[in-house]
Amino acid sequence: VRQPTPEDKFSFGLWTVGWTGIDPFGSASRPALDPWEYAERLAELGAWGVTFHDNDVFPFDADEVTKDKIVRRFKEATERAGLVIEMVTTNTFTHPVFKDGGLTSNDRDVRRFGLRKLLRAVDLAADLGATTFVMWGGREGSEYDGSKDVYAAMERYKEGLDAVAGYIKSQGYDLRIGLEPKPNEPRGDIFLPTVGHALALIAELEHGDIVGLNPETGHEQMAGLNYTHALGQALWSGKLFHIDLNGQRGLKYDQDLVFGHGDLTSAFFTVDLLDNGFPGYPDGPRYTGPRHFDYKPSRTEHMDGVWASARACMSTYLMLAEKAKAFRADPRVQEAMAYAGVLDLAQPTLGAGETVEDLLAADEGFDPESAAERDYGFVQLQQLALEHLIG
Ligand code: 3MF
Ligand code: MG
Ligand code: MG
Ligand code: MG
Repeated sequence: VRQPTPEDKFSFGLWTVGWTGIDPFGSASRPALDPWEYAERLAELGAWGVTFHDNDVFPFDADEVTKDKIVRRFKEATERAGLVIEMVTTNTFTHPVFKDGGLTSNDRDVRRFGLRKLLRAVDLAADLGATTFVMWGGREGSEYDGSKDVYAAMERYKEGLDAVAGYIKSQGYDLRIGLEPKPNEPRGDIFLPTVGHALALIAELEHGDIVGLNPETGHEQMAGLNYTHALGQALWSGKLFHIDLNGQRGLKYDQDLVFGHGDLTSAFFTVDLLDNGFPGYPDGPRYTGPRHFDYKPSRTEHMDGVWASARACMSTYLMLAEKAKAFRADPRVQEAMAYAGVLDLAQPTLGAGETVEDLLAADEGFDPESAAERDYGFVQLQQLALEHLIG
């Protein structure tokens, strides 16, 4: 498989390769490097961009001078390496002050502190030239239903999101917000558990035009949902602003495996959608943003394994992209798609100018019994996908 290039727009969170292996049961299994070392190494591997939480770069309690010094040094390193800082996000989950959430904590003083931290990170994002500001509300949620007034939580979530989005607009920043849904972990239940829930909240916002989604593979799959469908609906809604690609095997804890190391068939169709778009709408919406990985190099690996796993994310994507292109170009696939009626779904159900009254009056002599005999050949189509995937 070829080397990744900046044109591939691969990017990584600093917290991915930077994860030292600390989990709820164990301490670090690898050393921590400085943020610029990760950035330099990612650029060498062929990445185009990096992303980070404020506190991946400077400590939670850093004063302005320290913060500025570290950020400048990091920025210079990315410039030297030719890396784009495409997304910046805020950590409102690690410090125990956020144990009941940032924007939806029951404690109003915590909410005001959380909002201030978010606004400062927005300034930082704009200053560094990022175009996406991700918001993963990992601590927004509850363990016990009696502990949270859900109506109030939705009101406060909306208030907080509108405050951040309104601030972006008033400052004239070229930034859009990407909400990142997740069903659970670290909270027992997290608000905005799925892409659909987030879309519904965005529809209620005053500044929802600059608020969209950053769906993560494993997060949808932890809810037993179809990631590719989630991406498809977000794209259809004009809300697919950013993505977190990784691997997950079933309804477990957030595994954050290398992209493709979870459900490989699903990853194939994810890449097919991202690279080739909707089969019935060749001129339809396309995702042109970063191919961003949010994974964790397993804690069994030392530094060589960290870089190997970052390379694996990119090369898996490139291999799947090649195979998805070949899949779409294969005449047998095109024939199977036609047989299956895949492209026919793009045809409106009502004719041009036809009303439902016209439909009700139309006598088409449709026979449900004979229509029910139709064979769709979906299995054969899927088997062709598998032949391309494995072959
Ligand atoms: C947790 C996540 C987060 C988000 C990040 C957004 C720590 O499961 O996926 O990573 O991706 O906060 O930028
Ligand atoms: Mg995650
Ligand atoms: Mg994950
Ligand atoms: Mg993520």
